[in-house]
Amino acid sequence: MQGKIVRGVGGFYYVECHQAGLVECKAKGLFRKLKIKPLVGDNVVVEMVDEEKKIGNITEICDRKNQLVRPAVSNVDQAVVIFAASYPKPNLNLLDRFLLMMKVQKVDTAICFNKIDEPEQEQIDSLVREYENCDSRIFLTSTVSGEGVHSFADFLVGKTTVLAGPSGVGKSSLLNKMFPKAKMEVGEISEKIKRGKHTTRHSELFYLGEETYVMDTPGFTSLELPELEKEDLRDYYAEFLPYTDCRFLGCVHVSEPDCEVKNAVQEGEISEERYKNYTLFFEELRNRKKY
Ligand SMILES: Nc1nc2c(ncn2[C@@H]2O[C@H](COP(=O)(O)OP(=O)(O)O)[C@@H](O)[C@H]2O)c(=O)[nH]1
Ligand SMILES: [Mg+2]
Ligand SMILES: [Zn+2]
Repeated sequence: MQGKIVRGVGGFYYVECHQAGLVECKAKGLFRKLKIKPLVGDNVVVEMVDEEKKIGNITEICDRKNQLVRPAVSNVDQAVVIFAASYPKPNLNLLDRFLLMMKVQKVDTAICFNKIDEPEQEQIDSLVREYENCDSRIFLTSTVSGEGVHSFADFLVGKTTVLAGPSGVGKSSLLNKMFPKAKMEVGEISEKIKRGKHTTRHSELFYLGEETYVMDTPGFTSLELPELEKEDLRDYYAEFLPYTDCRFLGCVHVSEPDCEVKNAVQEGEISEERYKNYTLFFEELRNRKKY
């Protein structure tokens, strides 16, 4: 029987096997010898030990398409960061950190601005302008009007997606609207109670049917920059790539003269906010302690 590991706690792995449901598994000694640790997201072969109690053994881990470190999960197809277009006010520095973190790990990214029923159209337009050239698809949704919800759901169906966004932006509401089976709790209070109960949070995939999985990363409020040389940071900004005529070949677009990227920012061709965060990240990488 085949399935996918959705959670791992204290040596037990919970495997979603579609016909059988969730099966509690142990990994056989074989893997320990091979030094392969099963990971949430792994597609595995399960040998049932007790059909009734749904207990089994993992006997094989299928080859991984990829393996992320943060969060620890394998076989990820894409990552989506969700913010509210209105309130809580989108933290674009955090948004850019998330895009960078995923791009460095070679995962396709998308951005969802939810609650588009609330702000003025101008505010939505300005968010779209900031991100339209950054190589991430943009979804605009509202769980109140239903706008954009179907195309966002289409984007997720059949894939494994890492989802991130601060609390209160409507992640649970969106998942419930798109996948009524999801039954995520809406509202901050329940999440706080849950967080109190489980002090250490494990990566967990939610199965939404139709081979669709999402990994929610609750309490997403800060994010360290990935391991990266500051000189390589520019490569992760798709909007910089058309500008290849800076005076200096190795221009990192920070303090060099005759920089095409800086000119483009001044001309309004590159988002000022995106560029500002780029320079902040560049400084942060420069000041990072080397161990
Ligand atoms: N106006 C508006 N409110 C929303 C929308 N989506 C969610 N909300 C509200 O935002 C609050 C937080 O939603 P929740 O789904 O718990 O957010 P989460 O913390 O990201 O999971 C709740 O009061 C929701 O009713 C939306 O599209 N528009
Ligand atoms: Mg939630
Ligand atoms: Zn430059």
